[in-house]
Amino acid sequence: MKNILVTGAAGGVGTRLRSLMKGLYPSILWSDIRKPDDLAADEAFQAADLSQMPQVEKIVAGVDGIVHLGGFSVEGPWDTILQNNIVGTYNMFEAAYRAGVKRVVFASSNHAVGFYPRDKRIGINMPVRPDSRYGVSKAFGEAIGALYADKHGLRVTCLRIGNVGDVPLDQRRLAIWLKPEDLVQLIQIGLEHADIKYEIFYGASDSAAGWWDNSNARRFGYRPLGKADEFHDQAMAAQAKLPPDPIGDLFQGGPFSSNEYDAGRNS
Ligand code: 15L
Repeated sequence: MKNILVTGAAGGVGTRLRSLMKGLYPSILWSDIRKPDDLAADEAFQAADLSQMPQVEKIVAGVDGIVHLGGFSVEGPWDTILQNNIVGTYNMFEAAYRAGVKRVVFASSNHAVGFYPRDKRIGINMPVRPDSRYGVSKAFGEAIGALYADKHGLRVTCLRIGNVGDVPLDQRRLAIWLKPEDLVQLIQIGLEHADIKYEIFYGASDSAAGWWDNSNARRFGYRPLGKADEFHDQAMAAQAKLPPDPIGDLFQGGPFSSNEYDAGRNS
């Protein structure tokens, strides 16, 4: 992998990756709908609106591998999700295929499976249970990734990312925390491992409280450096300050599950 494109360069995760991935590949093109305020002089950047195919075609030209983070990163109105995440992700896969890109690492999310209860340990062979329109768009991304892998031989890795940050912020994030360096490790497996065809990995560091069986990532050599348990007491202290969320606290997706929840309305 020589020429890498990373979409979503101005977002929270993209901003962290810009420093962590520096020098990892001979050429990295960073893209987003707007230029990051803190873009360094040695960072190559090209703006693109992912909902516009001609703009996507421009950024994928000559690229070997794509890390697709771009899109709307939380719950939003349907049209926002549709344009940014569904049309945008379709455009990215289709343009990648047309341009002969070899690999895509797709930033999926824990919210593709956010309606699993917290007391259920899940692997990658369970049906998706999205907790939001955002989660549905991530399930769509995983599905279209499978289509391009199975039909066209694109090598696709979907990362069901938990929560990327310096530390786990509360009880839910204790279970799904992803140390930024561990995200880089997962990205490198997706871009480089010889046996990748279509894979789903959970984007989580080690946690005794974790809900996910991440043995598929481990099979490809993933060895997380982050140990969420080291932050157990501070995460639980932060949790104690939060108001109870009777629905969100039951489900893996937390507030994404309880937002707009009215499942009992007709009973
Ligand atoms: C995500 O998928 C979001 O992109 C991020 O902003 C966080 O909300 C994260 O999930 C989370 O579940 O904490």
